[in-house]
Amino acid sequence: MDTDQIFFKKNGYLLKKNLIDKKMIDKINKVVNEVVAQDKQKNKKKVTNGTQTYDNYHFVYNSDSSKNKEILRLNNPQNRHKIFYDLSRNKKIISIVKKLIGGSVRFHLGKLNFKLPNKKKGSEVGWHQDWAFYPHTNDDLVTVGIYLDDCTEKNGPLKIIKNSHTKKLYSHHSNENFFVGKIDTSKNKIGVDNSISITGTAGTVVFFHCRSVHGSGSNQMKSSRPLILFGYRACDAWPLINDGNPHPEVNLENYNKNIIVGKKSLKPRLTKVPTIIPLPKKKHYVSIYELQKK
Ligand SMILES: O=C(O)CCC(=O)C(=O)O
Repeated sequence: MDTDQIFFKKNGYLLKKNLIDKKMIDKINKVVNEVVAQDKQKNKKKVTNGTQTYDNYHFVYNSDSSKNKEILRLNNPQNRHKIFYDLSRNKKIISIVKKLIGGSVRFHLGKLNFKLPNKKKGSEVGWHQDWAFYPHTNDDLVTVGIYLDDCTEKNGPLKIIKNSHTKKLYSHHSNENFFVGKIDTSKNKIGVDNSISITGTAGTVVFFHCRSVHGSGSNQMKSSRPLILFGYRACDAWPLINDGNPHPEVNLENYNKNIIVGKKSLKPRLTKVPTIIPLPKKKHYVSIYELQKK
C-alpha cells in the first residue's frame, strides 16, 4: 500500500490540495456561470422544487424560498456539459480513485452543490453516510469533492468525522421509521466537534469513503461555495437498490458504459458489510436537502 492508501484506510478520507490547476478551474467556473445565468433568465420557478430526476441534469432549488430561485444544486453536471464530463474522468482523480477502491472504477453519480451565501437556510447538510443512501454488495465506493472556489471555515466547508468509516452504519431513519437521510448524532453519541473541516483553495480535491460520516453547516460569506461531488464504485460493487442513478436493471448497457477502469461482469463481490435498506421514504427522488427536512 502507498501512503495515500494507508492514510485513506486509517482515516476514511484523503485530501489533495490544488489537484486541479487554476486554469482548468477558471474554465469550469466560466461554464458554471453561463449555465446559472441561462437558468436565471427563465423567470418562472419550476414546480418541481426539491424533486430531482437522475437520468439528466437539472437544477435543485431551495424550497424554503418560494419567490426567488435560489439554486442549491446542479444535478448531474457531467450530462450538462463536456467540461464536467471530462472532469469526472480526469486522469489525476481517477488514478487516485482506482487505488482507493481496489483497481476498477465505475462512475456512479455527479452533483454540483452551491451552498447559499449569507447564512441562508436551506443548504446545510446534516450528518450522514452516503452508504446509507445506496447500499451495495461491497463498500468499495468513494465520493470525490472538488472545490471550484476557495473554501475557508466561514464558507460552510464539508466536514468529515475521521475514522467513522470503520464504525457502524448509523440509522438514517426517523423515530417514525421513515428514511430521512440523516443521523441523530446526539442519540448516537457521535463527537461532531472533532470533525475535520475540509478547507482549501479552488482545485482542492477530497476523497472520502462511502461510510465516512460527513455534513456541512451554513455559509457565512457573501458568495456561494461551489463543490462538485462525483461518486465512483468498484465494478463489482453491485447496487442493492435502485437509487435513481445508472442502474443495471434499468439499463444494463448504460450501466456498463459508466465503467472507467475495468471490465463488465455479472459477478458481484460480496463482503460482510452492514446494510440497511433506505425505505420507506415519505418522498421519493428528492434531494438530500428535502429529505433531511423535518
Ligand atoms: O455540499 C456539501 O457540503 C455536502 C453535500 C453532501 O454531503 C451530499 O450532497 O451528499
